[in-house]
Amino acid sequence: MTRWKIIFATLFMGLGATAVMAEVQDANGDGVYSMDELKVTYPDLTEDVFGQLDQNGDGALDAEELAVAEEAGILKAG
Ligand SMILES: [Ca+2]
Ligand SMILES: [Ca+2]
Repeated sequence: MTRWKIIFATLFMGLGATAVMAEVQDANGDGVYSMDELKVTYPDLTEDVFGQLDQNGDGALDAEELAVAEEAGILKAG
């Protein structure tokens, strides 16, 4: 039983992580997330917050910057 519990827990964690990553769509496929792409998932996102999240100032969030924002709870869907 214990081994199955571990397998199921691992599966559910994997599904959860996948769901989080899929929340924001890279609509134009350039590998980074623009303000417009983020607004689809986070309609309340402001330019100010976006500017703070864009740590290297290139005008878009890469996967790393997005992960930091989500882990910090700055970006929340809905
Ligand atoms: Ca993009
Ligand atoms: Ca950036």
